[in-house]
Amino acid sequence: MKSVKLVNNIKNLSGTLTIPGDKSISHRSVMFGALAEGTTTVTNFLSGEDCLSTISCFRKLGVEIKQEDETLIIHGKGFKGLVEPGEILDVGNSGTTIRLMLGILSGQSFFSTLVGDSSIAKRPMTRVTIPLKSMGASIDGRNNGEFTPISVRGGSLKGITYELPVASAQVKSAILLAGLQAEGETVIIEPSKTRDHTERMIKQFGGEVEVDNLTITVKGGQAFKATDVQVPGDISSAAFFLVAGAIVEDSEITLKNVGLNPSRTGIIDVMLSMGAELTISNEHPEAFEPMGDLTIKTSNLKGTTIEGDIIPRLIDEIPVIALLATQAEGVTVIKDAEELKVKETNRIDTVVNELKKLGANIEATSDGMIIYGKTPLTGGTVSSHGDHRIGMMLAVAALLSDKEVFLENGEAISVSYPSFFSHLDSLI
Ligand code: SPQ
Repeated sequence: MKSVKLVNNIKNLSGTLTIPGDKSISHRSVMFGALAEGTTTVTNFLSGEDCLSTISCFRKLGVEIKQEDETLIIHGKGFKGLVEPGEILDVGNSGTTIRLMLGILSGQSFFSTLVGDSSIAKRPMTRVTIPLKSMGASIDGRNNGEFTPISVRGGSLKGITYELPVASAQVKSAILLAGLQAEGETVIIEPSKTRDHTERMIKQFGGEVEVDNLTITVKGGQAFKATDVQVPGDISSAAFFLVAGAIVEDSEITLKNVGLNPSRTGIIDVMLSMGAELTISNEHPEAFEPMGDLTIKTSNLKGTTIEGDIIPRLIDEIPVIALLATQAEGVTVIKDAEELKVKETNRIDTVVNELKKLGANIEATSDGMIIYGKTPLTGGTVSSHGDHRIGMMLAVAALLSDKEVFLENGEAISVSYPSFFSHLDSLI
Protein backbone atom coordinates (compact mmCIF):
# COMPACT_ATOMS: atom_id res chain seq x y z
CA MET A 1 0.00 0.00 0.00
CA LYS A 2 1.22 3.50 -0.90
CA SER A 3 2.28 5.56 2.11
CA VAL A 4 3.73 9.06 2.44
CA LYS A 5 6.00 10.45 5.12
CA LEU A 6 4.23 13.23 6.99
CA VAL A 7 5.89 16.41 8.25
CA ASN A 8 6.78 15.90 11.93
CA ASN A 9 8.47 17.53 14.92
CA ILE A 10 7.27 21.05 14.14
CA LYS A 11 8.10 23.81 16.65
CA ASN A 12 6.13 26.68 15.12
CA LEU A 13 3.31 27.30 12.65
CA SER A 14 2.62 30.82 11.47
CA GLY A 15 0.90 32.61 8.62
CA THR A 16 -2.42 33.37 6.97
CA LEU A 17 -4.53 31.01 4.88
CA THR A 18 -7.60 31.50 2.74
CA ILE A 19 -9.54 28.32 3.30
CA PRO A 20 -11.14 26.71 0.17
CA GLY A 21 -14.90 26.88 -0.35
CA ASP A 22 -17.36 25.07 1.86
CA LYS A 23 -18.13 21.56 0.58
CA SER A 24 -21.79 21.48 1.70
CA ILE A 25 -22.51 24.88 0.14
CA SER A 26 -20.56 24.09 -3.06
CA HIS A 27 -22.69 20.95 -3.65
CA ARG A 28 -25.89 22.88 -3.07
CA SER A 29 -24.79 25.76 -5.34
CA VAL A 30 -24.51 23.31 -8.27
CA MET A 31 -27.88 21.71 -7.45
CA PHE A 32 -29.75 24.99 -7.02
CA GLY A 33 -28.01 26.57 -10.03
CA ALA A 34 -29.10 23.58 -12.16
CA LEU A 35 -32.69 23.70 -10.86
CA ALA A 36 -33.01 27.47 -11.28
CA GLU A 37 -34.07 29.27 -14.45
CA GLY A 38 -31.24 31.37 -15.91
CA THR A 39 -27.49 31.60 -15.40
CA THR A 40 -25.94 31.23 -11.95
CA THR A 41 -22.33 32.19 -11.23
CA VAL A 42 -20.64 30.50 -8.29
CA THR A 43 -17.37 31.90 -6.89
CA ASN A 44 -14.94 30.22 -4.49
CA PHE A 45 -16.43 26.84 -5.47
CA LEU A 46 -14.64 23.90 -3.82
CA SER A 47 -12.92 21.95 -6.58
CA GLY A 48 -12.63 18.83 -4.40
CA GLU A 49 -13.52 15.39 -5.74
CA ASP A 50 -16.90 15.24 -3.98
CA CYS A 51 -18.16 18.48 -5.52
CA LEU A 52 -16.78 17.48 -8.94
CA SER A 53 -18.96 14.35 -8.66
CA THR A 54 -22.00 16.57 -8.21
CA ILE A 55 -21.08 18.58 -11.33
CA SER A 56 -20.62 15.36 -13.31
CA CYS A 57 -24.07 14.07 -12.28
CA PHE A 58 -25.78 17.30 -13.40
CA ARG A 59 -23.95 17.31 -16.72
CA LYS A 60 -25.38 13.82 -17.32
CA LEU A 61 -28.82 15.29 -16.54
CA GLY A 62 -28.36 17.78 -19.40
CA VAL A 63 -27.16 20.84 -17.48
CA GLU A 64 -24.37 22.92 -19.02
CA ILE A 65 -21.78 23.81 -16.37
CA LYS A 66 -18.55 25.65 -17.19
CA GLN A 67 -15.73 25.60 -14.66
CA GLU A 68 -12.71 27.87 -14.58
CA ASP A 69 -10.66 27.33 -11.42
CA GLU A 70 -13.00 28.18 -8.52
CA THR A 71 -15.70 29.83 -10.67
CA LEU A 72 -18.70 28.01 -12.11
CA ILE A 73 -21.18 29.22 -14.67
CA ILE A 74 -24.31 27.10 -14.54
CA HIS A 75 -26.99 27.32 -17.23
CA GLY A 76 -30.00 26.31 -15.14
CA LYS A 77 -32.78 24.19 -16.64
CA GLY A 78 -35.51 24.66 -14.03
CA PHE A 79 -37.15 21.78 -12.17
CA LYS A 80 -38.80 20.64 -15.42
CA GLY A 81 -35.74 20.85 -17.71
CA LEU A 82 -33.58 17.94 -16.52
CA VAL A 83 -33.29 15.04 -18.99
CA GLU A 84 -33.16 11.29 -18.47
CA PRO A 85 -29.45 10.41 -18.15
CA GLY A 86 -28.03 7.98 -20.71
CA GLU A 87 -25.44 6.82 -18.18
CA ILE A 88 -25.24 5.80 -14.55
CA LEU A 89 -24.78 8.73 -12.15
CA ASP A 90 -21.58 8.16 -10.16
CA VAL A 91 -21.37 10.05 -6.86
CA GLY A 92 -17.85 8.82 -6.03
CA ASN A 93 -17.26 9.14 -2.27
CA SER A 94 -19.95 11.76 -1.66
CA GLY A 95 -22.81 11.05 0.74
CA THR A 96 -24.17 14.56 0.23
CA THR A 97 -24.37 14.08 -3.55
CA ILE A 98 -26.25 10.78 -3.43
CA ARG A 99 -28.71 11.72 -0.70
CA LEU A 100 -29.62 15.15 -2.09
CA MET A 101 -29.75 13.78 -5.66
CA LEU A 102 -32.21 11.13 -4.47
CA GLY A 103 -34.48 13.98 -3.32
CA ILE A 104 -34.16 15.83 -6.63
CA LEU A 105 -34.58 12.71 -8.81
CA SER A 106 -37.65 11.63 -6.83
CA GLY A 107 -39.49 14.56 -8.41
CA GLN A 108 -38.43 13.61 -11.96
CA SER A 109 -40.57 11.18 -13.97
CA PHE A 110 -37.57 9.60 -15.75
CA PHE A 111 -35.38 6.63 -14.78
CA SER A 112 -31.94 7.05 -13.24
CA THR A 113 -29.40 4.91 -11.40
CA LEU A 114 -26.92 6.08 -8.76
CA VAL A 115 -23.68 4.36 -7.74
CA GLY A 116 -20.62 5.38 -5.74
CA ASP A 117 -17.35 3.99 -4.40
CA SER A 118 -16.86 1.16 -1.90
CA SER A 119 -17.44 3.51 1.08
CA ILE A 120 -20.72 4.83 -0.37
CA ALA A 121 -21.80 1.22 -0.97
CA LYS A 122 -21.82 0.73 2.83
CA ARG A 123 -23.58 3.96 3.84
CA PRO A 124 -27.29 3.74 4.76
CA MET A 125 -29.79 5.11 2.26
CA THR A 126 -33.19 4.01 3.62
CA ARG A 127 -33.05 7.08 5.86
CA VAL A 128 -33.83 8.98 2.63
CA THR A 129 -35.49 6.36 0.46
CA ILE A 130 -38.22 5.55 3.04
CA PRO A 131 -39.61 9.12 3.26
CA LEU A 132 -39.12 9.69 -0.49
CA LYS A 133 -41.06 6.49 -1.28
CA SER A 134 -43.84 7.62 1.04
CA MET A 135 -44.05 10.82 -1.07
CA GLY A 136 -44.68 8.62 -4.14
CA ALA A 137 -41.26 7.95 -5.72
CA SER A 138 -40.37 4.46 -6.95
CA ILE A 139 -36.93 3.67 -5.59
CA ASP A 140 -35.10 0.39 -5.37
CA GLY A 141 -31.61 -0.66 -4.46
CA ARG A 142 -29.55 -3.41 -2.92
CA ASN A 143 -30.96 -4.73 0.38
CA ASN A 144 -34.43 -3.19 -0.16
CA GLY A 145 -33.14 0.27 -1.03
CA GLU A 146 -30.56 0.49 1.77
CA PHE A 147 -27.42 0.38 -0.40
CA THR A 148 -26.16 1.36 -3.85
CA PRO A 149 -26.71 0.77 -6.71
CA ILE A 150 -30.02 2.60 -6.33
CA SER A 151 -32.49 3.32 -9.12
CA VAL A 152 -35.21 5.95 -9.10
CA ARG A 153 -38.29 6.64 -11.17
CA GLY A 154 -39.93 9.69 -9.67
CA GLY A 155 -42.69 12.17 -10.39
CA SER A 156 -46.21 12.89 -9.05
CA LEU A 157 -45.06 13.39 -5.45
CA LYS A 158 -47.33 14.35 -2.58
CA GLY A 159 -46.16 16.46 0.36
CA ILE A 160 -45.65 14.72 3.72
CA THR A 161 -45.18 15.57 7.36
CA TYR A 162 -42.07 13.77 8.54
CA GLU A 163 -40.35 13.59 11.88
CA LEU A 164 -36.66 12.85 11.23
CA PRO A 165 -35.48 9.79 13.20
CA VAL A 166 -31.87 11.08 13.08
CA ALA A 167 -30.45 14.61 13.10
CA SER A 168 -29.26 14.72 9.47
CA ALA A 169 -29.00 17.71 7.14
CA GLN A 170 -28.76 15.31 4.20
CA VAL A 171 -32.06 13.62 5.00
CA LYS A 172 -33.73 16.98 5.69
CA SER A 173 -32.38 18.40 2.42
CA ALA A 174 -33.42 15.38 0.33
CA ILE A 175 -37.00 15.67 1.61
CA LEU A 176 -37.01 19.46 1.08
CA LEU A 177 -35.79 19.06 -2.52
CA ALA A 178 -38.53 16.49 -3.15
CA GLY A 179 -41.09 18.64 -1.31
CA LEU A 180 -40.37 21.58 -3.61
CA GLN A 181 -41.56 19.36 -6.50
CA ALA A 182 -44.52 17.79 -4.67
CA GLU A 183 -48.21 18.60 -4.56
CA GLY A 184 -49.10 20.45 -1.34
CA GLU A 185 -46.99 21.19 1.67
CA THR A 186 -44.05 19.24 3.14
CA VAL A 187 -43.32 19.60 6.84
CA ILE A 188 -40.10 18.28 8.43
CA ILE A 189 -39.45 18.13 12.16
CA GLU A 190 -35.79 17.79 13.24
CA PRO A 191 -34.71 16.21 16.55
CA SER A 192 -31.86 18.80 16.80
CA LYS A 193 -30.91 21.68 14.55
CA THR A 194 -28.65 20.56 11.67
CA ARG A 195 -26.80 22.65 9.09
CA ASP A 196 -29.32 24.86 7.30
CA HIS A 197 -27.56 25.63 4.01
CA THR A 198 -30.45 24.20 1.97
CA GLU A 199 -33.02 26.42 3.69
CA ARG A 200 -30.79 29.48 3.19
CA MET A 201 -30.24 28.64 -0.46
CA ILE A 202 -33.97 28.19 -1.14
CA LYS A 203 -34.36 31.83 -0.07
CA GLN A 204 -31.26 32.95 -1.97
CA PHE A 205 -32.73 31.51 -5.19
CA GLY A 206 -36.04 33.33 -4.63
CA GLY A 207 -37.98 30.42 -3.10
CA GLU A 208 -39.98 30.25 0.10
CA VAL A 209 -39.34 28.17 3.18
CA GLU A 210 -40.72 28.63 6.66
CA VAL A 211 -38.50 27.75 9.61
CA ASP A 212 -40.05 27.66 13.07
CA ASN A 213 -37.42 26.37 15.47
CA LEU A 214 -37.12 22.65 14.55
CA THR A 215 -40.03 22.62 12.06
CA ILE A 216 -39.39 23.41 8.40
CA THR A 217 -42.18 23.83 5.85
CA VAL A 218 -42.01 24.16 2.05
CA LYS A 219 -44.76 24.39 -0.55
CA GLY A 220 -44.50 22.39 -3.76
CA GLY A 221 -44.48 23.81 -7.28
CA GLN A 222 -41.96 26.58 -6.61
CA ALA A 223 -39.59 27.93 -9.25
CA PHE A 224 -36.07 29.21 -8.56
CA LYS A 225 -34.44 32.27 -10.13
CA ALA A 226 -30.72 32.11 -10.98
CA THR A 227 -28.44 34.19 -8.79
CA ASP A 228 -24.78 34.62 -7.85
CA VAL A 229 -23.39 32.54 -5.01
CA GLN A 230 -20.20 33.35 -3.15
CA VAL A 231 -19.12 30.24 -1.24
CA PRO A 232 -17.47 30.99 2.13
CA GLY A 233 -14.41 29.03 3.31
CA ASP A 234 -15.21 25.65 4.82
CA ILE A 235 -15.11 25.69 8.63
CA SER A 236 -14.71 21.89 8.51
CA SER A 237 -11.44 22.40 6.57
CA ALA A 238 -10.41 25.35 8.75
CA ALA A 239 -10.82 23.04 11.76
CA PHE A 240 -7.55 21.22 10.96
CA PHE A 241 -5.59 24.47 11.15
CA LEU A 242 -7.49 25.69 14.21
CA VAL A 243 -6.40 22.55 16.02
CA ALA A 244 -2.85 22.65 14.57
CA GLY A 245 -2.42 26.26 15.72
CA ALA A 246 -3.70 25.44 19.21
CA ILE A 247 -1.50 22.38 19.80
CA VAL A 248 1.79 23.16 18.03
CA GLU A 249 4.08 25.26 20.25
CA ASP A 250 4.79 28.90 19.44
CA SER A 251 2.08 29.20 16.73
CA GLU A 252 -0.27 31.85 15.38
CA ILE A 253 -2.45 31.25 12.30
CA THR A 254 -5.13 33.43 10.71
CA LEU A 255 -7.80 31.83 8.53
CA LYS A 256 -9.64 34.24 6.21
CA ASN A 257 -13.31 34.25 5.09
CA VAL A 258 -14.38 31.16 7.00
CA GLY A 259 -18.10 30.31 6.97
CA LEU A 260 -19.59 31.07 10.39
CA ASN A 261 -23.12 29.75 9.94
CA PRO A 262 -24.22 29.08 13.55
CA SER A 263 -25.31 25.55 12.58
CA ARG A 264 -21.62 24.78 11.84
CA THR A 265 -19.68 26.64 14.55
CA GLY A 266 -19.78 24.04 17.32
CA ILE A 267 -16.00 23.63 17.08
CA ILE A 268 -15.48 27.29 17.97
CA ASP A 269 -17.72 26.93 21.06
CA VAL A 270 -15.88 23.76 22.15
CA MET A 271 -12.40 25.18 21.59
CA LEU A 272 -13.27 28.33 23.57
CA SER A 273 -14.68 26.21 26.41
CA MET A 274 -11.41 24.22 26.44
CA GLY A 275 -9.43 27.46 26.82
CA ALA A 276 -8.27 28.02 23.22
CA GLU A 277 -6.87 31.42 22.30
CA LEU A 278 -9.23 31.81 19.36
CA THR A 279 -10.56 35.16 18.13
CA ILE A 280 -13.04 36.12 15.41
CA SER A 281 -12.72 39.31 13.33
CA ASN A 282 -14.04 40.92 10.12
CA GLU A 283 -17.44 39.29 10.53
CA HIS A 284 -20.08 39.55 7.78
CA PRO A 285 -23.21 38.36 9.58
CA GLU A 286 -25.55 39.90 6.98
CA ALA A 287 -24.54 37.56 4.10
CA PHE A 288 -26.76 34.59 3.09
CA GLU A 289 -23.96 32.59 4.68
CA PRO A 290 -22.19 34.55 7.43
CA MET A 291 -18.39 34.55 7.41
CA GLY A 292 -15.36 36.05 9.15
CA ASP A 293 -11.67 35.58 9.95
CA LEU A 294 -10.38 33.29 12.71
CA THR A 295 -7.06 33.64 14.52
CA ILE A 296 -5.69 30.85 16.69
CA LYS A 297 -2.64 30.88 18.95
CA THR A 298 -0.93 28.07 20.87
CA SER A 299 -3.22 27.37 23.81
CA ASN A 300 -3.29 25.74 27.24
CA LEU A 301 -6.26 23.43 26.92
CA LYS A 302 -8.42 21.56 29.41
CA GLY A 303 -10.71 18.58 28.84
CA THR A 304 -14.46 18.97 28.38
CA THR A 305 -17.70 17.07 27.74
CA ILE A 306 -19.30 17.35 24.29
CA GLU A 307 -22.88 16.02 24.05
CA GLY A 308 -26.48 16.73 23.02
CA ASP A 309 -27.58 19.44 20.60
CA ILE A 310 -24.05 20.65 19.84
CA ILE A 311 -23.16 17.32 18.15
CA PRO A 312 -24.73 18.09 14.72
CA ARG A 313 -23.00 21.51 14.84
CA LEU A 314 -19.56 19.83 14.89
CA ILE A 315 -20.17 16.28 13.68
CA ASP A 316 -17.48 16.39 10.95
CA GLU A 317 -14.95 18.02 13.29
CA ILE A 318 -15.04 15.25 15.91
CA PRO A 319 -11.98 13.41 14.51
CA VAL A 320 -9.81 16.52 14.87
CA ILE A 321 -11.45 17.50 18.19
CA ALA A 322 -10.38 14.06 19.47
CA LEU A 323 -6.80 14.93 18.52
CA LEU A 324 -7.16 18.31 20.25
CA ALA A 325 -8.34 16.52 23.39
CA THR A 326 -5.17 14.39 23.47
CA GLN A 327 -3.31 17.69 24.10
CA ALA A 328 -5.73 18.98 26.78
CA GLU A 329 -5.21 18.45 30.52
CA GLY A 330 -7.81 16.04 31.93
CA VAL A 331 -10.58 13.97 30.43
CA THR A 332 -12.69 14.78 27.36
CA VAL A 333 -15.92 12.84 26.84
CA ILE A 334 -17.77 12.83 23.50
CA LYS A 335 -21.33 11.42 23.68
CA ASP A 336 -24.48 11.22 21.50
CA ALA A 337 -22.36 10.87 18.35
CA GLU A 338 -23.52 7.45 17.02
CA GLU A 339 -23.89 9.07 13.59
CA LEU A 340 -20.09 8.94 13.32
CA LYS A 341 -20.44 5.21 12.65
CA VAL A 342 -22.07 5.82 9.23
CA LYS A 343 -19.70 8.37 7.73
CA GLU A 344 -16.97 7.66 5.13
CA THR A 345 -15.64 5.20 7.74
CA ASN A 346 -16.86 4.31 11.21
CA ARG A 347 -15.26 7.45 12.59
CA ILE A 348 -15.43 6.29 16.22
CA ASP A 349 -13.35 3.20 15.46
CA THR A 350 -10.96 4.77 12.95
CA VAL A 351 -10.19 7.79 15.15
CA VAL A 352 -9.59 5.63 18.23
CA ASN A 353 -7.51 2.98 16.45
CA GLU A 354 -5.34 5.40 14.48
CA LEU A 355 -4.68 7.81 17.36
CA LYS A 356 -3.81 4.86 19.60
CA LYS A 357 -1.10 3.90 17.10
CA LEU A 358 0.50 7.31 17.79
CA GLY A 359 0.33 6.83 21.56
CA ALA A 360 -2.95 8.58 22.45
CA ASN A 361 -4.86 7.43 25.52
CA ILE A 362 -8.31 7.13 23.94
CA GLU A 363 -11.14 4.63 24.12
CA ALA A 364 -14.27 4.06 22.06
CA THR A 365 -17.74 4.04 23.63
CA SER A 366 -21.06 3.04 22.07
CA ASP A 367 -21.86 6.66 21.11
CA GLY A 368 -18.53 8.46 21.11
CA MET A 369 -15.15 8.32 22.81
CA ILE A 370 -13.22 9.20 25.95
CA ILE A 371 -9.81 10.86 25.68
CA TYR A 372 -7.35 11.18 28.56
CA GLY A 373 -4.85 14.04 28.14
CA LYS A 374 -2.35 15.29 27.91
CA THR A 375 -0.23 12.64 26.09
CA PRO A 376 2.85 13.03 23.90
CA LEU A 377 2.35 11.64 20.39
CA THR A 378 4.93 9.43 18.77
CA GLY A 379 5.77 7.96 15.36
CA GLY A 380 4.31 5.06 13.42
CA THR A 381 2.37 4.11 10.30
CA VAL A 382 -1.26 5.19 10.23
CA SER A 383 -4.02 5.07 7.62
CA SER A 384 -6.84 7.36 6.52
CA HIS A 385 -8.80 4.20 5.59
CA GLY A 386 -9.97 6.25 2.60
CA ASP A 387 -11.55 8.91 4.85
CA HIS A 388 -10.40 12.46 4.04
CA ARG A 389 -11.06 13.84 7.52
CA ILE A 390 -9.10 11.02 9.20
CA GLY A 391 -6.18 11.62 6.80
CA MET A 392 -5.98 15.35 7.62
CA MET A 393 -6.40 14.75 11.36
CA LEU A 394 -3.45 12.32 11.27
CA ALA A 395 -1.31 14.80 9.29
CA VAL A 396 -1.93 17.37 12.06
CA ALA A 397 -1.14 14.77 14.75
CA ALA A 398 2.19 14.01 13.04
CA LEU A 399 3.29 17.65 13.55
CA LEU A 400 3.70 16.86 17.27
CA SER A 401 5.71 13.67 16.92
CA ASP A 402 9.49 13.68 17.25
CA LYS A 403 9.58 10.37 15.34
CA GLU A 404 8.64 9.73 11.70
CA VAL A 405 4.94 9.22 10.83
CA PHE A 406 3.79 7.54 7.62
CA LEU A 407 0.26 7.92 6.21
CA GLU A 408 -1.40 5.27 4.05
CA ASN A 409 -4.28 6.22 1.73
CA GLY A 410 -3.47 9.92 2.00
CA GLU A 411 -4.93 10.63 -1.45
CA ALA A 412 -8.43 10.57 0.12
CA ILE A 413 -7.74 14.11 1.36
CA SER A 414 -8.52 15.51 -2.11
CA VAL A 415 -12.19 14.65 -1.53
CA SER A 416 -12.59 17.90 0.43
CA TYR A 417 -9.23 19.73 0.56
CA PRO A 418 -6.92 19.13 -2.44
CA SER A 419 -4.56 21.98 -1.37
CA PHE A 420 -4.29 20.77 2.26
CA PHE A 421 -0.60 19.78 2.17
CA SER A 422 0.51 22.93 0.32
CA HIS A 423 -1.43 25.06 2.84
CA LEU A 424 0.25 23.20 5.71
CA ASP A 425 3.71 23.66 4.12
CA SER A 426 3.10 27.42 3.80
CA LEU A 427 2.77 27.69 7.61
CA ILE A 428 6.03 25.90 8.42
O1 SPQ B 1 -20.97 14.11 1.91
P1 SPQ B 1 -20.48 13.22 3.00
O2 SPQ B 1 -19.62 12.15 2.44
O3 SPQ B 1 -21.60 12.66 3.84
O4 SPQ B 1 -19.55 14.14 3.94
C1 SPQ B 1 -19.47 14.43 5.34
C2 SPQ B 1 -17.97 14.89 5.55
O5 SPQ B 1 -17.33 14.58 6.56
O6 SPQ B 1 -17.53 15.65 4.69
C3 SPQ B 1 -19.82 13.27 6.27
F1 SPQ B 1 -19.17 12.21 6.12
O7 SPQ B 1 -20.26 15.57 5.71
C4 SPQ B 1 -21.70 15.59 5.77
C5 SPQ B 1 -22.14 15.84 7.20
O8 SPQ B 1 -21.64 14.87 8.08
C6 SPQ B 1 -22.18 16.73 4.88
C7 SPQ B 1 -23.57 17.15 5.16
C8 SPQ B 1 -24.27 18.03 4.20
O9 SPQ B 1 -23.62 18.68 3.36
O10 SPQ B 1 -25.52 18.11 4.28
C9 SPQ B 1 -24.23 16.80 6.31
C10 SPQ B 1 -23.66 15.90 7.32
O11 SPQ B 1 -24.16 14.59 7.13
P2 SPQ B 1 -25.57 14.10 7.79
O12 SPQ B 1 -25.66 12.65 7.43
O13 SPQ B 1 -25.40 14.33 9.26
O14 SPQ B 1 -26.64 14.90 7.23
